[in-house]
Amino acid sequence: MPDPELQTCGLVASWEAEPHALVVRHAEGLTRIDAVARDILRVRFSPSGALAPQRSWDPVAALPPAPLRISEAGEALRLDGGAIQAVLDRGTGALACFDSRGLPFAHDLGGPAWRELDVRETPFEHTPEPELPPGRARMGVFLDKLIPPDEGYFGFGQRTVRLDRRHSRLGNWNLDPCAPGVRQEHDNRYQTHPCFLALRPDIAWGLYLHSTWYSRFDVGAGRSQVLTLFTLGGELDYYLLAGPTPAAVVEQLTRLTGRPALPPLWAMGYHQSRWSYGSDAEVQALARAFRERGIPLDAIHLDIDYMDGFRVFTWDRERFPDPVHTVDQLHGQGVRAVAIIDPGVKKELGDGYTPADEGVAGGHFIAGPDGTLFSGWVWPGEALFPDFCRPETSRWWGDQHRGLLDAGVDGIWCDMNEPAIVDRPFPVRGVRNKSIPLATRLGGSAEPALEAETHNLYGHLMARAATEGQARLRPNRRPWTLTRSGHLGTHRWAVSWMGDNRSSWEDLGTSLPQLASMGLCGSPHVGVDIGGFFDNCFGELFARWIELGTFYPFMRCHTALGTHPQQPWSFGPGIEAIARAAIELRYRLLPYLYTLAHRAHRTGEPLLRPLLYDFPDQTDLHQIEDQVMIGPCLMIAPVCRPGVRRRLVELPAGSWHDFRTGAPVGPGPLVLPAPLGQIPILVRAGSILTLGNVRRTTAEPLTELTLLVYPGAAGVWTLIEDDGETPAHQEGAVAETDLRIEPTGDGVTFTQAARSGGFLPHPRTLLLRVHLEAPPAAVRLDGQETRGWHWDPQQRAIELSWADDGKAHEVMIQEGRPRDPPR
Ligand code: MIG
Repeated sequence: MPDPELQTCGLVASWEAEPHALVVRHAEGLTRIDAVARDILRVRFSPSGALAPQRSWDPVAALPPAPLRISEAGEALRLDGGAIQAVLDRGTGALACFDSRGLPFAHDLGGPAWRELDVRETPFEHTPEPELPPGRARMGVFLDKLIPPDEGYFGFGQRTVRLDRRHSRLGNWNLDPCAPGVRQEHDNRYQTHPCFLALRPDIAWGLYLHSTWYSRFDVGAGRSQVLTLFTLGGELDYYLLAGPTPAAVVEQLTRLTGRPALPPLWAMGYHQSRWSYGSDAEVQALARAFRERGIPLDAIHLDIDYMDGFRVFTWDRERFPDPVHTVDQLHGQGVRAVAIIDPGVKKELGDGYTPADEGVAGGHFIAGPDGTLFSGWVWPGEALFPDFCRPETSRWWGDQHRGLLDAGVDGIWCDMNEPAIVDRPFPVRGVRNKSIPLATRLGGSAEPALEAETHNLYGHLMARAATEGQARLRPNRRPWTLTRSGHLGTHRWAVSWMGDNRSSWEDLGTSLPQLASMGLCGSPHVGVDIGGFFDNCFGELFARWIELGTFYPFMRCHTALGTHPQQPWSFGPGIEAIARAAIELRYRLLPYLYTLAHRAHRTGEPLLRPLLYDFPDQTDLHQIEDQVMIGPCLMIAPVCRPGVRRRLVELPAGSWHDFRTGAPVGPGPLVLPAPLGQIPILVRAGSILTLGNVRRTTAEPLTELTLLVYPGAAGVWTLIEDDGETPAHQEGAVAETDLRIEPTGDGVTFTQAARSGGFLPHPRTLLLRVHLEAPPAAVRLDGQETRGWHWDPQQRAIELSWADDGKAHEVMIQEGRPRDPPR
């Protein structure tokens, strides 16, 4: 339905070319298009003609601009950025893009349009907000783009259900969907990633709606062929990413927003949490139980009950009489400690609670226009909230972590940072969510801004402050921050989990598209609470969840106050055995997963991703969301329903092996057995999987490195390693080993290049396992025939081992004749 109140930009009145930009004046308003890179355009439109200044908290990093060639072509202006072309219609102001092969994408159906919005048209009608703040804050800008019939829309960050979000509306406003009285509008949750990846046969492209104000995508929900971009804030500002593959789009997005941080190695191990392991005795008993049962563990999380009356940056000295001792004891077992911190600081003034007194004295807390402190209720009672838009406040907040770090705490868990606030103490009847009024001024006098503009950055900036604090206070260690709220770009500082889920089959299933979507937005280090947060988990669900959890980039078990325990052994010996095997497999996979973390750090490549990422040409796989890739080599097909003991598995083109048996499988689709504890795990032919020995913690050395080779196709893999602990990787203390397999006429050749780079791994044995149809006729190691190999008839693989000396080696295998028909 055309909106009669909408104003449109009208004819192009004049234009001007700059070396890297085109500036267009319309009958009303101004468009500016910048070539921020050869393959990225930034498009801005302002009805008033004035463009908003760059913010210091802008998630986009400055890039050296690319030249933009502009020419007139009849009724249009032609723009050429190198790997992206565009045509601007001088009659309507509509823009159309083309990739380097001339394939069209992101075609506007008209020029941008705008009008003032009433609060009743926004999600804020459900808050006590009487009206939108005057000025830019209530000015909504709209743009319609064409949805081609065969295009799917992916990404959009943290959502529930469905990978492809075509035919839906998606809001961008951070909130705690579980808070009392909150109405989740258009599937927005704790985090906002106002970006997507569009994919149709032959082309992938991306779009980042560069707005921190309330914004919304209508992806063919209102009109099936129309994609509407909408934002408040009085300016349309978006980046177009030219692809042409999903991997290229994610690379382009993370080139803009920064590459994901490299976590320390321990953080990729298994984490155990609950609300709360609430005393020193309980925490030590937990760590001991893991060790006694021989279950690997790298971190225990301390939820809010370690604090004194929920005052952030304090300890309850009755339950934790000696925090240094608590953490020391854990470290002695190779277990790290992670402590939760909420943004709400108890409003306890003049009583010796330094964070509150100092915060008030330093002007660090959010205040109304008359200087009255904004307050709301959270765990500690009435609380004050830091204004992270002020750089001095972020620094001050970061410094508050000193006590925790001095106690030896290894990581910081930022919770409730949407922020989640209520209007009266939790137990009081009628408790409702309370938000910071949209007209509240933040950023101090240096860079004043409204809550309406910066709300979506609250968690992002809190996580950043925690990370930068750790880096400042403990520069020789890699910081590690886990955050609930966030924004596109938070991946530069923090890992995130998806907030409060339920112990339900539905939430187990949802975790796959949810985490895969995060990965497409450049946020690769993600996980959900294994076993589910609310409600009581039970054996079968726990088994299914932890066997999938092996593959979550961030693997943590967590559950709510008062629920059934969710330790690996809480559901009896049968489930414990499954959980142990799942966690052990995680530890075996660490060299592979950690290499993936390095790859993510370099290019944004997600660890967990939908099939469309690796197989964009296979359109029949685009919608598959119950099967995912873990890096380019592994594909998993979990079971997310009760009682089901087999799985229909789609097999992308190429040959595949069963990870457990080593046997070739396919062609697909096929139905594979999936008994409890054994979801299908498939390996792509041509893979070289690097597996470590099972360790009880990553504090133990890697002493055996298995190279699992799946011939059937040529393949290369670079194993990437470092000390796992310090920032020395930034200065080149990284070891890389190039591995290669090449099918030959009568067998296969494996080569390992000499290790390069400035990190020296712990001494270890290399164990090469090559899957073959039959025992080999001959094997040569570095040119010499050797008999020092072993044939594993069960797995149909040869095994050969040597001490890893970091030098180049070559193994040539001449295959024998199959003695029995291949399986
Ligand atoms: O109001 O700290 O999502 O993981 O255990 C609940 C207690 C506050 C919410 C987090 C959850 C955490 C819980 N927190």
